[in-house]
Amino acid sequence: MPEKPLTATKEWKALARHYREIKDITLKELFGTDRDRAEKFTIDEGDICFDYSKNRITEVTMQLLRELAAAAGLPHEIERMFGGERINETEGRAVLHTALRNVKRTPVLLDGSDVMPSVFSMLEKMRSFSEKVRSGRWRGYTGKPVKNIVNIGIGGSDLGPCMATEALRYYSKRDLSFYFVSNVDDAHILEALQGLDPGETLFIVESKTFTTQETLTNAETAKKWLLGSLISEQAVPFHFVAVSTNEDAVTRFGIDPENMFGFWDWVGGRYSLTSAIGLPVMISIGYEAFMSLLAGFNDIDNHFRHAPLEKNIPAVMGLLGVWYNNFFNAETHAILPYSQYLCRLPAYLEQADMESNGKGVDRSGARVSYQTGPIIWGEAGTNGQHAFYQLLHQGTKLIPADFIGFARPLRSAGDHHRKLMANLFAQTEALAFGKSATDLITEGVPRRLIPYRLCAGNRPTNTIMAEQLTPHTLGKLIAMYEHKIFTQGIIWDIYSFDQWGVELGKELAKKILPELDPLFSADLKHDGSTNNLIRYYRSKQ
Ligand code: G6Q
Repeated sequence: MPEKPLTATKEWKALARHYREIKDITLKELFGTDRDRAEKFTIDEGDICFDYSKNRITEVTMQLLRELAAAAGLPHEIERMFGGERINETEGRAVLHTALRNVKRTPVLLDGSDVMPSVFSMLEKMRSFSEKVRSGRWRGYTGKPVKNIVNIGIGGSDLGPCMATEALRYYSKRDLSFYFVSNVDDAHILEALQGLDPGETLFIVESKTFTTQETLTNAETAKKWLLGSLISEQAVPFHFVAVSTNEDAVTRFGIDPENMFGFWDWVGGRYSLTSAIGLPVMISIGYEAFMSLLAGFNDIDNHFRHAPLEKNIPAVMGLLGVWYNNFFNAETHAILPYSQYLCRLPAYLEQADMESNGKGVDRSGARVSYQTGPIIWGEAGTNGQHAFYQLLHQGTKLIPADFIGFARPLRSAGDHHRKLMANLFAQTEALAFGKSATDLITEGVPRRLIPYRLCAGNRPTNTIMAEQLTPHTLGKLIAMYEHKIFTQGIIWDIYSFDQWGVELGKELAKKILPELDPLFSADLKHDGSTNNLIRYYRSKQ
């Protein structure tokens, strides 16, 4: 843990000075004066090509940022995480999601005992179950094979499997349909179940705690729906399995503990995709492809642990984020995958990043005096171009962005992919270099329109390319972001693995729930606004 507040360190002050020196230098100038810039600021890791040359940095910037990381003890903190130390201090837990994809099974010790045998025995259990479902050997209560898989979970127990199932749809078993129900809004579950045959439907209830209001409410509704048609309680174990750490609650719900897939308290919800929470993904793409997803994660885990900082993609991503967040005062960061399969990636990373680094207190419990986690948002390209890119190009805010693209498409219907990628490359070029008044005049644009048509450029982007979207590449991509988030959490000296901020709303919702009953007669003791809103709601029942 650092001895001085971050902003008082010599490394921070050096960056602040450096920022003043280079803040007005443009990307046009930086590229103009260095022919090797693109090569210098590109890192290749297997099939991933990470080009960060279109950032407002020089070699000095990167050197100073690395010094900041070193002063924050990043390499040491990485070892503490991989080594099973209880770095999730406020919950008293280790953070070992990297063990879940440790495909070579090298021992990972937690309190002196190796966690890998239990990781692999759970993978075997998932394998056996997913093969039964995929082959049609798993039968529902009336003897029909499964056609529909409805995942019920929320947050970390929804976003990961939902994002990855969509991302890897190309590799999926096409005669199975997947639905992800998370919201407690009746509409979510009712619309998902609309038209499904209960006899062909399997529910996977995913909840680490098995106490989450939304998930249990949806699971109870699913059970009622099933029993409404299959009548007997005995049908439940044929149509419900659970992924959880809470066997008692799973059993009370009526699920056979044999059909419960467990994981451990050292797996945080938003880092749980590679645990049994990934069960729907394994059912969709099969065991071998799931293992290849894990191997992709593992490649980046090893890269993050062993590559020197200057060649370390997640560390560089994290440092660039700090550069914009803390020195350029950028408030947000856009995730722009040029792949329809990755349409849920921005939502997934919103949680991964903002729940991890949206903290305002440092590891010693003091209020931070600097900005921490950025607002993460985004959309799949090219849709965003016809929507919010206007602001990226000409708005008053600086929005660093990650563009993600693939050299070859998985499916081809002509020249779509070439057009898609032409747009990606064009956007990063336009953002970086803009269009000057001179260019516009040469094109014959009337003078009065010049201010409106000018694009100043100098807007930073990273471009992440891979050959094709495969399970392996997806694993690498997600692990890059996980470790980027870790890097930033260490530099900002915050605890990235708890999420206490989400508790207050849950507590208040519990209190308000009975008050929404039109027959509730006791005095309301909230503020005037909340009291009025509750009364309005009741008056309309
Ligand atoms: C993730 C969070 C949170 C969690 C959900 C669901 O890191 O802890 O998003 O995953 O609240 O919790 P359960 O899995 O316990 O239902």
